[in-house]
Amino acid sequence: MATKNLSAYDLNSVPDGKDMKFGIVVSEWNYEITGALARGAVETLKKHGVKDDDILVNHVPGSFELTLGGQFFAEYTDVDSIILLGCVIQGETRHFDFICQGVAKGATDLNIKYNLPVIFGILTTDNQQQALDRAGGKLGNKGDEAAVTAIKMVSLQKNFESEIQIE
Ligand code: DLZ
Repeated sequence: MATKNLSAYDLNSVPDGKDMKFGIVVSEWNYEITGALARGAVETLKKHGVKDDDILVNHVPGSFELTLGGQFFAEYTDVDSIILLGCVIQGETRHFDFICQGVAKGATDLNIKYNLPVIFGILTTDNQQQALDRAGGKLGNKGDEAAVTAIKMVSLQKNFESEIQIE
């Protein structure tokens, strides 16, 4: 099966991010990976016009805490979108399954609870190499993909909101 390069996208398909504000939550577990995801996300947001001051970054201990970190952004800031960045690598126990299920459900719930794009930028891999390949390696950077997704979703939401105001 061919795997998509996570950093490959049509530049023209991405709206201008100059009036958008983003919160990024980064997990400290596997920081070699998640730090690279964060650098990719920040660079991609800036590439599409988002101002430095409109990119807020906070860290949480592990991927399981990403949901609450995201909720803090939703409750206490005026960001347009929240990007959750983490990396869960399969180990010998079932911890992997519980963390992945927890954060996937948590991220989904935040989207609905706050009517806000909360982006799932979390690698869930069998091993470290698969993660490195997707954190700036041969398969691109999931942080780039998450940033592009966030900009597109904010733009979509703003379009809906402006249409509602016209009627
Ligand atoms: C405990 C744990 C384990 C075993 N593996 C990972 C991992 O691969 N990636 C990750 O982001 N976090 C891991 N954690 C930490 C949990 O996410 C969480 O921080 C702890 O269970 C405390 O709630």
